[in-house]
Amino acid sequence: MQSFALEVPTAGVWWSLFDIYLVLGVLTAVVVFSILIYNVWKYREKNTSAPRDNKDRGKLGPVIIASVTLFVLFGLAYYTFGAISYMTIPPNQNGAMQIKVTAFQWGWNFTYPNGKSVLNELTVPANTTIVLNITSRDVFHSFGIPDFKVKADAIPGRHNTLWFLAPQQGTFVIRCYELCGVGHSYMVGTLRVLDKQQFQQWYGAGGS
Ligand SMILES: [Cu+2]
Repeated sequence: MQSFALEVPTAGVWWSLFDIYLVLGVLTAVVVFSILIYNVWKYREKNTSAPRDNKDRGKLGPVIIASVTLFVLFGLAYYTFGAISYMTIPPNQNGAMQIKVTAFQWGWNFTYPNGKSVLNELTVPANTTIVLNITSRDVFHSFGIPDFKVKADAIPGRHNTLWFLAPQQGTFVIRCYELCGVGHSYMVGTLRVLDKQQFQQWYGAGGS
């Protein structure tokens, strides 16, 4: 799963971002707990009446901590916004296939450039940038493909775009991520990735 995920461009970026935050989170926990345990041990109650060591420790420590924190936060912000713009702007727009997605209570309608229209099953060619133009015909929905780590709101009167590329054939789940009524949990679609030849056969065939 993980190796497949890294072959998917959008999921690869998502996972690298996840890994950075995971490593930094664990690192922060290790540092914080080390300092905590060290201080608990160092300042434990002793049977002496000697005054506590309360010396001024200087200002270098806080300056270093603030500098490292700033550096890490700016690095994360830079990397995170980079990832967001990568997910937002489809690369290779010219060779991309544009498909319209219309959400409704409760399902998805996919309309292809040749007018072909399919319910709940999105069929795409492998190794091709797919750009989805997403809207809704009734209430708010949200279109997402969890394996590809892509998601966009489906809002009536608005068009949101989303792109993805599947490196190989396979079948994946499409879900609605916005509570949209009693049928919300059944608002599941299928993404079918075919190789380019198979896709052309299917695409030219007219029906589904
Ligand atoms: Cu929905």
